[in-house]
Amino acid sequence: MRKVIVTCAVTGAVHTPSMSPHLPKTPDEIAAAAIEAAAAGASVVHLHARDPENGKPSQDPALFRRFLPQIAEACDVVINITTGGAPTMGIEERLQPALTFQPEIASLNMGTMNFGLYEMLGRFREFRYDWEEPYLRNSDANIFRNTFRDIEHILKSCGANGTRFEIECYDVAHLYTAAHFRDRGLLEGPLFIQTVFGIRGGIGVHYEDIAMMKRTADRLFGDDYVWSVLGGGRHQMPIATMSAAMGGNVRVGLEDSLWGAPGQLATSNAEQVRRIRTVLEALSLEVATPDEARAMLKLKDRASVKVSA
Ligand code: KMH
Ligand code: ZN
Repeated sequence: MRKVIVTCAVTGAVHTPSMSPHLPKTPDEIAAAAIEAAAAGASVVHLHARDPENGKPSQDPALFRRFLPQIAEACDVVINITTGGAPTMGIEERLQPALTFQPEIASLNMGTMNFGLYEMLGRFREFRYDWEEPYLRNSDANIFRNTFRDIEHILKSCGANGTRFEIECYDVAHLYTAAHFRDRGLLEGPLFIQTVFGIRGGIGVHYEDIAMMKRTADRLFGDDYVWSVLGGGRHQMPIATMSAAMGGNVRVGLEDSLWGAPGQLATSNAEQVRRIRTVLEALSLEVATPDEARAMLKLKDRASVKVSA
């Protein structure tokens, strides 16, 4: 049976705390969410931090230091640290946790883009913390900066620590940018290509969008890539299901969608992992263990991650 890598992105920077009481905010909540997701079958956890006082996205390594050792001690899940942080942050700030802890995987966003979060203001109107409403509203004027120089800097600095990359591609052009860095010798196969569907500013969620991203990646990377998908919001499960059936790997988690069912908040990250696991098993697919994911992605040993740095 084919093994499928399940990544769980447990908190992220897309949603704000008032949208769901289940969104992890504190280091303990993030650790518990990651550990539960791993117990439910996640092969990889994709990690961001938040200020425990108000849930605001933060790249302060001191916050990561409060949950990474707990996760590493509890389970052998693959550790993936964001370099995207939040679209409001500068590149050096975004890079600090991955440079400090030298994870097996760091995320790497393959292009500068608009990253519109403001439409969520139509669905969520009451906010507990001052920063939430302007964070969403001002996303219509914000630029999520990932220049060629930024990407090169992340590749060289994290790459020197043996970290490999979750290459986040929000549109077809980003696949070409990944191929460009592969051609320059800065990215080595197998590339872990995370195609992202349904972010405002990126490609949509139509099945032809998914087919086109896969077709283009197949042409550019041949056998030398591992394809994964994530769908934003309510499209999360349908898109994961579609791409699993097409040979892909999947990402779930509250970073990407708060939902468990229509109109119903997911009560945990593990709930989404269990749901996609049910789908995978119904398709006669098997969830990859963390070690199987390490082998598929040619990752370094977990022991070399500096979780207490
Ligand atoms: N929030 C996702 C759409 C990152 O952390 O580098 C993209 C993401 C970015 O995961
Ligand atoms: Zn992320």
